[in-house]
Amino acid sequence: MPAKPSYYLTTAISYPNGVPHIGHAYEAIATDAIARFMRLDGYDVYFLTGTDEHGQKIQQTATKEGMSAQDLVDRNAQRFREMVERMNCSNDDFIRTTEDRHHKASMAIWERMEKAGDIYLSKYAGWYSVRDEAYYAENETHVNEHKVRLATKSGTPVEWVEEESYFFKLSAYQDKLLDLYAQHPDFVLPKERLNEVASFVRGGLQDLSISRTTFDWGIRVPGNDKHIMYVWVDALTNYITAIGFPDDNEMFNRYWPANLHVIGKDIVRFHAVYWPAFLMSAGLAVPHRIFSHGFLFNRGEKMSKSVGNVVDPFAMADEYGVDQFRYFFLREIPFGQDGNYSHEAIVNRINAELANDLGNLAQRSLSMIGKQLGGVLPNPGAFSDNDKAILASADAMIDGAREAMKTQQLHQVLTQVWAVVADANRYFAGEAPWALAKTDPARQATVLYVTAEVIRQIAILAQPFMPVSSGKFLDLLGVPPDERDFSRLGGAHRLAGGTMLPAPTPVFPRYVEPEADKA
Ligand code: ME8
Repeated sequence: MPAKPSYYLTTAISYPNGVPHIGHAYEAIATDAIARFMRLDGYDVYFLTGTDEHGQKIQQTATKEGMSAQDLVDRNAQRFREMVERMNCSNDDFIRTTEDRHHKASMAIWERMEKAGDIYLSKYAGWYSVRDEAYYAENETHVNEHKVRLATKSGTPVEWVEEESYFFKLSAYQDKLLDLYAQHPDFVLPKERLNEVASFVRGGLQDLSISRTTFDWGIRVPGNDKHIMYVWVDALTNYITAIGFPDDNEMFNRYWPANLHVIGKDIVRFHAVYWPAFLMSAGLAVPHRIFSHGFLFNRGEKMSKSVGNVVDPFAMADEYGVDQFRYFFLREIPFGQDGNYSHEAIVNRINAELANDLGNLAQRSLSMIGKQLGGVLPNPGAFSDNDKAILASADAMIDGAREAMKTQQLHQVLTQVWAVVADANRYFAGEAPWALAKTDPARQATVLYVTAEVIRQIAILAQPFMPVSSGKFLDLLGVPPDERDFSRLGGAHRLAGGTMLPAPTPVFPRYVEPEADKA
């Protein structure tokens, strides 16, 4: 058998200066859905996530909390690890940038860039935002009404930094980066994000300060203990540390270059400008794609501690269920755009699309098989035009899903699958199999078989989004665990009639408001 093609994808690594919020959970579940999709579609997937533990922001938070930076990141990294587990993410590794393997990889990439002649010692004088861990040119800042200078794009305060610093010759990469964008117009998606980055690069690149001397929470610069690496040099390197750089060539060659870095729109510049430039300098291939997702807003408002609307993803998973939570965010928000959420919107989708449209359809058809056909999946008779039409819609889902996934359009996969859920409900209502028990049992058997077969394909395709619930549907249909991958979709692997099915139990309960419950 030919080896499976590899597919390496990552989330951003989160700053553990606080606990995970809903934006972190959103990025994790979206990336997980892509990882699961590609695995089910026959790829050798490696999925990485983790925490970005160095830098001034972490050190300042630790000082404020009266603890060491190490204790702070140990405590919070644990919470991030628990969050990805709670969200049922299938990551293969969880990297922490304070690990030895990562120090080693960061020094190795530094040495390569130095050998390439791209690093020199000089002096930095300019603006720095600790919250963004980013340098800004003067024209990217403004002074607000309280006479505080802010980074215009992010609105975070900047401070004046003046110190000896190593520089990376980013200016030498302007043309190479523009060539990269021109030759690979899908290098950054959505396209608007690539356009922004390209226009930033066309505007001219300054060399980048890549070391600091005024604090010490970071990775030491090889050969000069006074300096620690700028946190973004070390952070971006995590993507190659985790696949064995610089020692494990076999693993590195198997997975590098990454197929996909999933990140938020605030950190596109680091991934689409600095990261490819560092890699080119180090003589390493650049990733295939950076996908920038949008930001989440709670009822249209930005999350902020002072507004008091920072939502805890653990509490949300408890409230709605993990699969329901994953479904809502991946269906509601066109992937790549900003999105809004509210309790009402979540409950609507859970009750209408999960409990009603899919859950009830499965429960009604499987109960009929249970009660009227002794729990045995019937063999179908000849298919009518209606049967053929709904089966054809189900068989076509995988092609549409693959097409949408070429550009990570997760919401389109779900939209297409739920269009078939709606068709299946119309089919079921139109054929009225409950009325056929007495009049035409053979026809009833065929309708129930067709419905079960359509649900089988829906459940297989829903697995990346709702792994546990989809698995339950497949259990109820008697589909063995090794027959649930995407090679089983389409018309060639229909359900086998004659199988004894387990007694059906509801998979998606309706969400009931706690008050209404008590009344
Ligand atoms: O940026 N909605 O870490 P981070 C959606 N350590 N996504 C959001 C969000 C929101 N409201 N807020 C943040 C860092 N994110 C760096 C990354 S990668 C080598 C280093 C996203 O903890 C954000 O865009 O601030 C980023 O992709 C991720 O969460 C981690 O953010």
